[in-house]
Amino acid sequence: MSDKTINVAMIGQGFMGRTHSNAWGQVNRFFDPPIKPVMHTVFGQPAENPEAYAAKWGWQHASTDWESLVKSPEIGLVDIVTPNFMHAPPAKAAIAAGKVCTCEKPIAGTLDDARAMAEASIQNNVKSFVWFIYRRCPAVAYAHQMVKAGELGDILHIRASYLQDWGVPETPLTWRFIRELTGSGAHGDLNAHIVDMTRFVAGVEVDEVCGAIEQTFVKKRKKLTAMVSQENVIGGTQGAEEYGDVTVDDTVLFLTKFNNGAVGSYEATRLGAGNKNRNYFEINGTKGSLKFCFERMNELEYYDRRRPSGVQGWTTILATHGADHPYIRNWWPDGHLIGYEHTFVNMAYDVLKTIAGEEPTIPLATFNDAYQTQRILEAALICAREKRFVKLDEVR
Ligand code: SOE
Repeated sequence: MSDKTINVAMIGQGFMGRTHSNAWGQVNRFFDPPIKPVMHTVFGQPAENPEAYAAKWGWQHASTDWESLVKSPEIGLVDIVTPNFMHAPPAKAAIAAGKVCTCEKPIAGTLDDARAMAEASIQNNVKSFVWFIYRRCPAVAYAHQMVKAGELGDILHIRASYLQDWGVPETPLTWRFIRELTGSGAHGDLNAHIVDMTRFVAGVEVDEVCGAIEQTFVKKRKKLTAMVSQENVIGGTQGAEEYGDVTVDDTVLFLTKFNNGAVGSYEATRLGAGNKNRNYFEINGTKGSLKFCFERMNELEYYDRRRPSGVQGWTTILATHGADHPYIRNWWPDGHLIGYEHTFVNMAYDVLKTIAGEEPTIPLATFNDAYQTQRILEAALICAREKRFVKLDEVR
């Protein structure tokens, strides 16, 4: 049992602030990390009442001054959960101060910011990670291990979609619809996840984007009339009469070729009526296939072409067996299932193991890894806007 600790400062609040606060608070209970996180300080704007947030979510202190906080000698790890435009400034400051830095996805709203964050981490030799937490669904982590063990053979097809439906016209003009604050819409928010997840599971890299569509269905939205929890304002605000322009996509679809000759298709939308958080992939190889859908996150569908032809069929693997499926032994007995919030705790454990010089349960997405994902997202936007194929080599 280690007694080493690291003081954590969280920059931001909101929806991701809740998942990260829960993760830093729970990881010592369900895992035995070699370094234990101390929930030291949470930063929030004065209007967000960070003192109350700190008291509710178990942070020892609150701050309205992130620039001093990230440089404080008391802080060892800076965790960024602010909107995308506010990822790079605290990340670069934290890295310059030698702090371990973790950041919500996408790594940044723009490729320039993503590159700067990755370069800063490499040049300062500072550990940095992005919370691509779907890798840490046990079913997805196990899929990664199966592909790595050769169970699918050579990868031929990657088919992924991430469909949500909260982007209805009644949803007001939150930061997620404003280019200066978010970079892109469903593309950076949702395609980022499925690009990272499929690169991680399939172990192949995009070589070229060969077709893309970028579309905004809802061109104007009601402006927010008061500081409300922007994450939770679904269905509109009462009395807001002024409208503002939406300056990002509601959906982006694109086609890819991979460095091993495989081909892929990606689709993200916020207007897929009936799909609440349908983060889905299917990967076809020469020996079989895997399918995953987050709305049934404890299950992994497997098709093995090596079975006798008379009994070939899709097998539903319930990825809750502690001896086989990553992280489960730290949670519950077989079949008791885990949820969205557990993946963040799994990630906090792997970050702490890595800081201590141990191997993570499965690979973590570093800032540089997340920058590669951002390059693919950028290539898709160039392809859609210039109506041409785009080689990844030309996107830096
Ligand atoms: C979008 O609504 C969102 O909150 C994403 O930003 C998260 O990354 C995803 O995990 C859930 O949906």
